[in-house]
Amino acid sequence: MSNPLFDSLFGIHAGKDAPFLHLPEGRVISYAAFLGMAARLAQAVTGLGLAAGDRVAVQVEKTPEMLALYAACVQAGLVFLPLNTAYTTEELRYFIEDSGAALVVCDPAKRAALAPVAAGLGASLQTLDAGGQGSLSDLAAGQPEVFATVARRGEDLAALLYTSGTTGRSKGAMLSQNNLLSNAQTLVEAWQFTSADVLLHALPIFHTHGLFVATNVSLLAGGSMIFLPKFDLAALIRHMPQATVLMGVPTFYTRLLDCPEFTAEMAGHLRLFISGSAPLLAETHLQFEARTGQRILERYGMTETNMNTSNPYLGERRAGTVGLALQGVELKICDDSGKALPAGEVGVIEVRGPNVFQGYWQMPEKTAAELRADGFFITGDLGVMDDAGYVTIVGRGKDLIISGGYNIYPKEIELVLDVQPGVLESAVIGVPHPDLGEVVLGVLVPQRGARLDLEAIMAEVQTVLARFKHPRRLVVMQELPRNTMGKVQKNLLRAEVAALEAEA
Ligand code: MCA
Ligand code: AMP
Repeated sequence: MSNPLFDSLFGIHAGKDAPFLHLPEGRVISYAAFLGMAARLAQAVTGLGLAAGDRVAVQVEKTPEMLALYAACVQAGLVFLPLNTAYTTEELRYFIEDSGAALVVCDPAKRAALAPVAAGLGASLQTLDAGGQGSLSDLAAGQPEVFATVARRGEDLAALLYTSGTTGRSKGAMLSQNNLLSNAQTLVEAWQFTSADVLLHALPIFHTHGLFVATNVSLLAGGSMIFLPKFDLAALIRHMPQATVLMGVPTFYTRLLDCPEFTAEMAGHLRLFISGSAPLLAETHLQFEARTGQRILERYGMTETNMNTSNPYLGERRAGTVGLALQGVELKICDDSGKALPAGEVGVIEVRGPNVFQGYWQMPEKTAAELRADGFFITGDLGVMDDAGYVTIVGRGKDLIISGGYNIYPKEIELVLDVQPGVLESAVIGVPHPDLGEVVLGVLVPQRGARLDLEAIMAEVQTVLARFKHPRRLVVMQELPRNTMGKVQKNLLRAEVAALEAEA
C-alpha cells in the first residue's frame, strides 16, 4: 500500500542532505531535516487521536514548521485545511465548524478566542510555538524522526481549501491526492523544473499558488526554495542572485517595475518569472520585457482546479493571454448549456482533467451546479480562444473582486453592510487600483431620512471581516441602478461611482 502524494513529493527525498529551504537569516533546512520535522509532527498529531480523513485547520504565520505540518498531514493521511492569516475569529469559526476539524492549529494570540469553537466540536486546539499551553511543537519535540506513512489512494482527500461563494457562504473545495499530484507533474514538465532550481518564494502558503503550485513543483523536482516570510521588495531583490525562478501575483511585478534597482542584470539571474492568480496587464508584461529582456510567463488556475492553462516555456508567451490548456487538461469556451463555441467567440471557460476537484465539502447542490455530470467544471470565468489555442480571459460571470491576488466576494461584504444602522441596502464593487489591481468600494443607500455614520460602519466591518476585504471607501447614493429584473447593475454602478469621484 502506498500514499502517492507523500511518496512522490516527500518520500523520494528521504535521507537527502540536499537543501530544501533557504531561510532569509542564512539557515538552510535540508530535505532530511525537513522530513524529520514532518515525521515528528505526524507522530504528535496522530498521538492526539487523529486518524486518516480527519481535517486539520491551520491558521499560523508562514514558517518551515507550518510547511512541515502540511507534509505531516499528507504522511498521516489527514486533510490539510490552511487558512488566510488575515481571517478574523468570526470568519474562522465558520471554516472550523463547517469542516468539522478534529484539530485546530492557531497562533497563540488567537487561542483564547478559538477555544470555545474547538471545544464545541470536541477538536484539539494547538499552537506551533514552543512553550505555553497546547503546543504541537512541544509534543513533537520528543518524538522519533520517523513515521510509518499511512496508506492512501489517489482519490482520497489531501486538502480542503475554502473559496468564497456567491451567496456569501464559503465552499470547501475537496482536493484529492491525485488532483494535486497530477498537476504538479504537469507543471514540472511544462516549466522544465529540475533539482537545480531555486524558487524565490514570497507568496503566502495558505492558498493554491504558494502551497500547491510553488511548493509541490519544487518538491517534485527536488529543487529548493528561498523561503521568505512574506512579500518584501528589498528582500526579493537581495535574493535574486541566488534564485532561478520567481512565482508571483501581478502586484509583485508592478512593484518590481516601480523599483529602479530592479534591472536587466538583476533579472538575468533568473530563468523564469511566472505570474498568476489575477490578470496581468498586457502593459505590465511589455514593460517587464522592455526592462529585463525577459517575458513573464502567465498562467491561469483556480482553487477548484489548480492550474488549467499556461503560456509555453519555449514557445511564444503572449501578453494579455493565459496561454494554452496544460497537458491533460481539456478546456472549452461554452455557451450556458455547456456547448463548445467556435474559436474567437466569448463564453464561459469549462475545464476537465485529473486536476479538477472532487466537489464542494458537504454541498452536493453547489457541486452539481458547477461540476457537470461529464466531468467539466464551470469556472465562471469568461474567455475567448484563438485558432492557435491561446486563451484570453475577458471577464468574470461571477461577481468577484481580485485584490492583490486575494479573491473577495462582494456578497459577503454586502451582507455585513446591509444590517448596519440606517442602511437600506448596499452594493460592493471593485475599483481599479495601481498596486493591487482592484480594491473594494462600498456603496450605501440610506433608509429614508437616515444619516449614516460611516466611521461606525467601518469599525463594525473591521471586527468581522479580514483586512483585505475592508472597503477602502464608502460612498452614499440615493439609489442603485437596476435592470428590469431588479438586479443591481454593477457595471453601471462602477461608471456612476467613477463619475461621482471625478466630480469630487
Ligand atoms: C494586503 N492588504 C491588502 C492586500 N494585501 N488589501 C487588499 N488586498 C490585498 N491583497 C492590506 C494590508 O493589510 C495593509 O493594510 C494594506 O493592504 C497594505 O499592505 P501592504 O503592506 O502593501 O501589503 P503586502 O503585505 O505587501 O501584501 C500585498 C501582497 C499580498 C504582496 C500583494 O496581498 C500577497 O501576498 N498577495 C498574494 C495572494 C495570493 O497568494 N493569492 C493566490 C490565491 P493596512 O494598511 O491597514 O495595514 S490562489 C489563486 O488565486 C489561484 C488558484 C491561482 O491562480 O493562483
Ligand atoms: P481562487 O478562487 O482564489 O482560486 O481564484 C481563481 C480565480 O482567479 C479564477 O477563477 C480567475 O478569475 C482568477 N485568475 C487566476 N489566474 C488568473 C490569470 N492569470 N488571469 C486572470 N484571472 C486569473
